[in-house]
Amino acid sequence: MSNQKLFNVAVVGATGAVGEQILKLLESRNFPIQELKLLSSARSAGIKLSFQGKEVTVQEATPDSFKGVDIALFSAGGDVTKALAPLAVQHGAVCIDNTNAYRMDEHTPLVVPEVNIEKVNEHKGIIANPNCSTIQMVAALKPLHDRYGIARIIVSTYQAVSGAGSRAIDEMLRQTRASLQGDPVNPDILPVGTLPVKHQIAFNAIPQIDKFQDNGYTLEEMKMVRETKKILGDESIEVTATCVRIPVVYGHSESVYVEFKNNYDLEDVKQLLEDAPGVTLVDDPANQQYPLATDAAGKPDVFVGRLRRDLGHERGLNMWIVSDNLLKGAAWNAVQIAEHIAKG
Ligand code: L14
Repeated sequence: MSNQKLFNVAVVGATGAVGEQILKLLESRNFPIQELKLLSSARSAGIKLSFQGKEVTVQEATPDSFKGVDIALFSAGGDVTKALAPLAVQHGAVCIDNTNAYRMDEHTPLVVPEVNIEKVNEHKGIIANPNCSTIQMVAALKPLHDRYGIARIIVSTYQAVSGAGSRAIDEMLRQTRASLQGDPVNPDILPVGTLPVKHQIAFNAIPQIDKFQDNGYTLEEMKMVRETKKILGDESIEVTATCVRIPVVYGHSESVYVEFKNNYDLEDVKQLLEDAPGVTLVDDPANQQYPLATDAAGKPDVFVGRLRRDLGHERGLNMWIVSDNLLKGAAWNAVQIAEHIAKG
């Protein structure tokens, strides 16, 4: 496209686990970039990253960083978004935010392109990227909700450590080695909560992701509850979630139980998932084929399998949903939104 408009793009949190994937995607998708600004905290400023064969120096993100920026992708934590995104908007930038800061704000669209891309047009400067666990679940459930109406969802997650950043990946690998050598594991990072209480992640399962709320649920669980209703545009859907961290590096897995309002046909459900954009059906028990985090890692799709009717409830369906949490769960979903904006 010769007369394609070019954009000044800023990546805030460029040196983080999600930022790294955003850069790779902007590069591989050949995003129409005029100028690329890589921003971070003062701690990482000065680091040089390579983009399309050129070196780009990471700069400290300040309010002035956003002058002339058209599209800003934020993945540096909710506090950074809250401090800087409104200023970026004042400078005329559209912000795509990967944090929890604005997801439930009534003026902020919460977008999964395969589900509700039309909401992008309602933005007032900020578009929120949903939580990773929510994104992969609603991408798979959307066509089923349209056809049969979802009454309720019971979900348990098996989440990768990379969601908590590169330091959590390092911690899991370090603990695994220590554990195999019979050395003390010294938990330091996980769970990420409000207290200095830490637990072993190597060879373990931790039923806490993000901080506890007063209602006994964790914030990650409440994100799944609230965001699912907002993205599917249906407050009547009942959602309950248990979010668990497991010793996997990339890829969240989810056991999802759905109860429909209407009777469903299992073969039709499979067909709907076959046809769903961004979804790959892997459901072949005869050959022991089903979605696995190790297969989903590095891929943009949401993988669905283990489809089976609840033996005690006609309208109940069990499924297993897996996706790369840093890609569809974060960077890829954000870049899809950016591509939609760039198309105009
Ligand atoms: O709300 O620790 O976007 O795995 C996503 C991953 C917060 C924490 C978010 C994790 C997060 C999270």
